[in-house]
Amino acid sequence: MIVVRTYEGQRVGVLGMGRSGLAAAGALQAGGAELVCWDDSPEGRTAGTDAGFSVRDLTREREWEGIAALIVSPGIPHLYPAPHPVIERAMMAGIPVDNDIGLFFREMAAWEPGLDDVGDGDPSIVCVTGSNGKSTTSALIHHILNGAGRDAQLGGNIGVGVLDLDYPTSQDTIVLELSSYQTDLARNLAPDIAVFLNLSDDHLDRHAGRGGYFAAKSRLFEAGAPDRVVIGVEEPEGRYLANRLEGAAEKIIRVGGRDGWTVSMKKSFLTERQNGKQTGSFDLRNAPALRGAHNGQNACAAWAACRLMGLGPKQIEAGLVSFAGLPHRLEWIAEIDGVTYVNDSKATNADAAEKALLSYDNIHWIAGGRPKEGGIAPLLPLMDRVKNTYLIGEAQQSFAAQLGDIAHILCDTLENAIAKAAAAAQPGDTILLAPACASFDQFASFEARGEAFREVVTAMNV
Ligand code: UMA
Ligand code: ADP
Repeated sequence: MIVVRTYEGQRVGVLGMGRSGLAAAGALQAGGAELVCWDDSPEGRTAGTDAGFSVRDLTREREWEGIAALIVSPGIPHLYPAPHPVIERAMMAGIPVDNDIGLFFREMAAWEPGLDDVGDGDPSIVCVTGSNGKSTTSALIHHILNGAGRDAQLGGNIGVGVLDLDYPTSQDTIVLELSSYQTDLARNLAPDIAVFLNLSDDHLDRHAGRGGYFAAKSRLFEAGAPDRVVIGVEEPEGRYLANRLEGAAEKIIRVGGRDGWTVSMKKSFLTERQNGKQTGSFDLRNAPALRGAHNGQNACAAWAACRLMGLGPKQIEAGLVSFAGLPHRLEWIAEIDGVTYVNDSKATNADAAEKALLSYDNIHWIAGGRPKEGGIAPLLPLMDRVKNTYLIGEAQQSFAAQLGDIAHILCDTLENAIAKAAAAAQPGDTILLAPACASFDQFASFEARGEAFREVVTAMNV
């Protein structure tokens, strides 16, 4: 745990008792803060009480006496579509609102070596943001660093609350995956290296549209002022951001760019160039867990970040080859009677599902859940790769309407969809769960949905 000492002796509100809230409360309490914790759900309140925190109703005026700051969880809206009433109250009262990421950087600004820390300098902090590929890229950077003998820790949006990490030594590199919710609200941001992968529509309700979403991500670069940056320049936003950072950051590597220092994909080859001169090249067909053009982008970004940390091409190549991939991202589950089963439950929006569809042919596509704005309209041009679509969850009627005459079957549940797809699939086909939807209509999380897929398929395979 990273103990947060900067609120010692002060009263701090913590809103949300999920992964980030519990970690933040633990870190603050260990650092001597007096806590007032709250969660709107009874389960969250029980989690807080069970963890030994004082849970009190922050919607009531009397609990606010002397509160110095309010720490909120990323899933709780502070502005759009409407501010949570507790956050609204803090803002009305002029009480600073922050999150665990802000606390982390605040603490790192006061970082001191432990007694047995013999290194010089201070820990390096690498932050990765973007719409898709954050987890893969963060985990890949972490994996490459560890393989190269560096001490690295991985946390943030990837599932380990940042304050649950170990207090870093001077030799440590902390790799943080950051969502727009996290960068939007953090009062302190100070990455040494920051990576912007890409931008596509997601979470638009929380940011009042694409401009707000991009602005939230840009804070990592504008407020964070890293001196080394990696920017994916496939979209205008990336090109704009890289341009803004010209002269402000010491080193810029453009992923997918042509000028300056670049790392780009051509066919299966990743190539690094510095002012036109090739300085590294690697055939990604040697990296089995990095299948698909989208993973090419992730590999390029991880390569670039590691180069900015002083690693040589050979060290990075070794990490790309040995990377095992992450669960629920184009995860190979089984081959049964010549049919491949792939779990891409993490494809929670159309853009991510598009990448999954582009990675296979002869697909039996399982899609649906709680739909996002626009549904699957952008995916219709890819339907020649898909033999049939098996629709589940809340989205099934609206997706069926979008598919129109294109083959599809309403299946309601994931289990039913797998059974129907398995019955229809021929050897050489792929059954792909890439829902293009959130999971919350039928599952607790995208992880639970992916586990359910794995369980059903594994049971078929015995
Ligand atoms: N809650 C309220 N009131 C509300 C909404 C929620 O009290 O109005 C409470 C819930 O009852 C629950 C708690 O808040 O007890 C949940 O908080 P949370 O939704 O912020 O989730 P955490 O468990 O703290 O997990 C968060 C991230 N979740 C979100 O951003 C939604 C996790 O990212 C992250 O791994 C974790 O912190 C540790 O840093 C997950 C995610 O889905 C993977 N991220 C989104 C994405 O990737 O698209 C951004
Ligand atoms: P994030 O953490 O940003 O959600 P992940 O690495 O978990 O990203 O990947 C989520 C899904 O997005 C994957 O299942 C894959 O289908 C898709 N994806 C991964 N990398 C990219 C990328 N660079 N561009 C577009 N889509 C991607």
